Amino acid sequence: MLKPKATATRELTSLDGVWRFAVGSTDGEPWRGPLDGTLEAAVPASYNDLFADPAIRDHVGWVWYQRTVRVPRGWAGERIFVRVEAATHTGKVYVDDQLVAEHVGGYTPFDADITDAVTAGGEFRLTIGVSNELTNTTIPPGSITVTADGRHQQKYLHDFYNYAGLARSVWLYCAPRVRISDITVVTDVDGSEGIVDYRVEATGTADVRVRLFDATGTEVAGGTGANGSLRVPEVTLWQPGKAYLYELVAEIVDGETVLDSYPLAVGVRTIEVRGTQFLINGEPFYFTGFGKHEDTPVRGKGHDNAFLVHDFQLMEWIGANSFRTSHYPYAEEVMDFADRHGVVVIDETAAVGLNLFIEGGVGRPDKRPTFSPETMNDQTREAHAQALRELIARDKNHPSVVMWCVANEPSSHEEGAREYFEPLVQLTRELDPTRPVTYASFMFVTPDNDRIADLFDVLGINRYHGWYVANGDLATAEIMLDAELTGWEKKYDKPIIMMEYGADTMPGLHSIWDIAWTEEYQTAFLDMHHRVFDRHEAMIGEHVWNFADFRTTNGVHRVDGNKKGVFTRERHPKNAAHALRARWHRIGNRKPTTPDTAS
Ligand code: BDP
Repeated sequence: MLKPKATATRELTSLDGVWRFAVGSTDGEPWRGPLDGTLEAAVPASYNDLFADPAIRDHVGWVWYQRTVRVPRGWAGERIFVRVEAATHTGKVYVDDQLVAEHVGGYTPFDADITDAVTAGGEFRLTIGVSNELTNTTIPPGSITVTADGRHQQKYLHDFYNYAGLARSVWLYCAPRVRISDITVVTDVDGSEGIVDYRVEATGTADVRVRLFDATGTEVAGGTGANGSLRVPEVTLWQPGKAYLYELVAEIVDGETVLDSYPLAVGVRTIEVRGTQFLINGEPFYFTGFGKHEDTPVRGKGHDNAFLVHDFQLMEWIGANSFRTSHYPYAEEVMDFADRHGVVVIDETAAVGLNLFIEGGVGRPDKRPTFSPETMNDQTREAHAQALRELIARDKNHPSVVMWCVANEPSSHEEGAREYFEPLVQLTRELDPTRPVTYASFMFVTPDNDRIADLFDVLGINRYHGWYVANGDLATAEIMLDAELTGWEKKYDKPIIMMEYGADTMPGLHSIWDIAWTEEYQTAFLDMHHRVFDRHEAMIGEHVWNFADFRTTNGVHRVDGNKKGVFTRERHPKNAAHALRARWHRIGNRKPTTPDTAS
């Protein structure tokens, strides 16, 4: 799926700004006409924290965004679209009173083709409905309960707050009738030459031409036809920490006339899992960094370019070479930024909480099986398959993306887990045969009871030794962690990445003892983990949970949200940030060959 861009043949206008806003009725009554009331909401932003009204923050169901849009008069004869980058979790787009698009899945974009409903130079009323409801057939899953006094309440199986709304940009754009509808690029290296295999899809039959330019704008390769393989002499590779991007310009031509043109950034690099190593460009790569969240004050999950730049600056400062898009696909601006700055990404679907065994990250066993016709069923799996299709369609061309993460903490030891996951892993491989596939396993899954680990290329594990177990007892936690890693290593000849390890920490709380929640404890906890990781051959990386503190749903295990951030929600460093900074700058992209004891 191509991101809307202004090109020689396409135009684009942003619809971001302040929109009229209204909360829908809980009985699902469809909206018609201009919105009532005086509320307004910022786009992009989650709506929940914009207002000072609990009825809006806790609302379950539809909300409505509305604004007037004028179509540029020069767009006559073009196809005209509205692109919604994220409507969390279900979106409906109306032109005046006509429904023109509907989409389920809150973190991937969709288009509404509005050509037949508008006129160039004319105005229309654009309304976007967004529902935040999660059920057992959505990804992520959830359920809605009705309280004794008739209020609808949204329950879900992840700890981060269920922010909703138009959290990313909305665009109006035009493209020619005969146009490029998709481009797929796969790169390889042959000696000093780079190989760029491309496939250009078009609406209707078309003559395709492609040219590849280096970063100075010099044409280095070219070809004709919808498929082909370009060879780049003396290629400069896209490397972690040292990004280099070519530009592939794909065109539909009619003789000398260019009917459509679309430029795509291309990084030439290879990825391979060999034995227990993860190779980027043939070199063993060790992941350092974080599981993150899209989460900032007031905006909720709303994309913000200032936080985008700042977060990447902080990751560079601390020496992180990578991150995971826990627990959903992030804004496309984030992926583009990672491409441009050589930051490695593990790209995850929103399949978080396929687990009735735990709820919201803490042990509260649910008696029902996770996988059954009444719980996570065939429809859930189909929604999950669709989430994978949309993630890969959107992100397949990003050189920064080195691995797909199919799910976070599924109940992979329960009956039905294999039947659920096997087709999804197969689908992922069909959609993208080039990238390794992983999942993040949860703490009660062991090498003996897990039913799916062999399906994956890399074992991603989330563990909380020293936090949810052996809290305040790092000596016991160290023994448990060591045994755990040994167990996975012995059973599978696969690379292991610690996808989550972290301790809640209240900034300003100090102790000379191992007391949970203190800044010293977070540092000691991380040090202990690093000591253990460095002893294990199969370890290929460490992603601390979490980059920053983030908002959660209410619960006794959370004080003002999840405090496992190495930075606060405002992005101030906790003490552990300095220790991590020392270690990660010391080790760079390579696994320490002897235990890194300086920390
Ligand atoms: C893990 C989840 C993560 C939670 C974390 C925690 O993957 O989303 O935030 O636990 O409890 O289980 O902090």
